[in-house]
Amino acid sequence: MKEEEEMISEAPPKAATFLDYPATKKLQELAKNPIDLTKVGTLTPQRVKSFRVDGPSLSILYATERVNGETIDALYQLAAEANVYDWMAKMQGGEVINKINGVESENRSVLHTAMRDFFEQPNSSVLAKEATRLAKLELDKLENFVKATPNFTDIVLVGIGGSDLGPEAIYLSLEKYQKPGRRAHFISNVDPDNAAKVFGGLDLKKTLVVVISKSGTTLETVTNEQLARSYFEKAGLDCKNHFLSVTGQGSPMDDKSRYLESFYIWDFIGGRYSATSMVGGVLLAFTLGFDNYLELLRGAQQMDKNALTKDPKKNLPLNLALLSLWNHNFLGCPTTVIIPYSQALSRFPAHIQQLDMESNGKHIDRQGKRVSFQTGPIIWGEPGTNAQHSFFQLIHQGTAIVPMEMIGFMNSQYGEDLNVQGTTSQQKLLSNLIAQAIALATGQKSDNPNKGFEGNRPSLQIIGKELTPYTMGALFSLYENKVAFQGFIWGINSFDQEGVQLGKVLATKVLNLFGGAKREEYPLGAAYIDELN
Ligand code: G6Q
Repeated sequence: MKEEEEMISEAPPKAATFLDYPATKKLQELAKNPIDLTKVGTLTPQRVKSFRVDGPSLSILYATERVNGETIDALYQLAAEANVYDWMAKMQGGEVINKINGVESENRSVLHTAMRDFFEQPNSSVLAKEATRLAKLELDKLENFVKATPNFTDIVLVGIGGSDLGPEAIYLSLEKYQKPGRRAHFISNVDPDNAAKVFGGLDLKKTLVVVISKSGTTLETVTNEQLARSYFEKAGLDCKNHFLSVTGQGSPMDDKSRYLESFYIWDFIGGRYSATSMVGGVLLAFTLGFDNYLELLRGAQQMDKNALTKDPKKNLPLNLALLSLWNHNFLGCPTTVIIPYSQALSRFPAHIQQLDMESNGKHIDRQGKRVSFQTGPIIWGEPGTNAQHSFFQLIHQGTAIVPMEMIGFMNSQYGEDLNVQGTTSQQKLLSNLIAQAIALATGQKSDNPNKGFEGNRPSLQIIGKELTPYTMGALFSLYENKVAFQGFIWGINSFDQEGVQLGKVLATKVLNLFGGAKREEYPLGAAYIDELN
């Protein structure tokens, strides 16, 4: 992949920064008087029908956002002025976009989409094709491995951050598709109790451990691998017959003598974008079956293709990006809450929290300059309806406006449901999603101020027929591409994570004190240790 170093992309924005785009100025004007959803006759059946975008296996309904036709036109104009279509093509085409001009930075392509570009004519770029060729080699290796290991029942994933959150979110969302007798477990935190609990309940003879670390050096993962190995050694088992690795070529974990099988990822896949690569692939193919893993990739690939669509009315990730940006930059809402009306998506908000906040939590633009506008919002969330009985009070009647992204499906996964008092549980779930969206938007007047709902609390609904491997792939890609589009519009680099480095360096210094280093080497750390003792 040497050529990628030479393909430095030129910054395409026509204006210097986000604040300079004419569309930004227009949107600032429109934001002074956004549509009033509480006004009788605003949120009509016709509005519900026409304020929607349809894409592969998912649709977005946005009648309950504070937008009208003029806002949408201006948002589409913003997308065009920020050249997002070119940026998306450059990203999927393998150009070097992970880069800050004028300062030392990463200097890489961003090619997670190439990990799932197997099913149709791969896109034309040589680099993207090469990435897909490499990914296909790993995919074939994985298919053979899964066929050759019928005797194992359990797999333990050891990894953290991007090497854990995405795979776990997908696995939990698709447990319905689990092969009989196959289960997955996760050890991420460097908390010995996490490992003790997982290994305490397993038949180690039938257990695989997949250690995932792109760098091969992450403290938590290296420690947990040693801990995991000690359980097998104590049981008199040879770790070489049970341990797998997913890592970068040449990393300390790229050592065939220690693993039953090793799989590769590459620099051009960011950790938080890696779930569809071997990072998620090994565990998902083992537990759900290889075909279901392929279905996940198919869904993601179709949404990637949709993200390349230059017709904004048909581009689902772009619409999600723009609606969220409207709430954040123009209506001034600092957070976004993600509420899946699906228990299977219980870890999806945590994955999106990392994906979005690690990608767009940046204060420097692509030219290395401090930005003077808000970049990524704070992302949080929990499944509905549970969340309704918890923090929805603040969302309905608090002083902060919290835009909501709801996710729901027409059918349940298992198809096992009961009619209680005339309706099924799935109908109850969906009724709540719909009712909340309307209640947040329209509010309720009351003579008693304590019972009044001001309304105009924006939300959108991401709706699919059923949560399948294909739909889950599409949902993952929808958000990955949403985050990328927002980064393109703000002119920031969404694909590095310098912000996590300082804490890591200081943690090592404190750890050295625990390990016997002199207190003079880090007096502030030593003072804290004294206080803890
Ligand atoms: C993700 C981040 C981060 C990373 C973990 C694990 O984009 O870079 O969450 O995934 O720190 O890193 P390793 O895979 O190198 O162990």
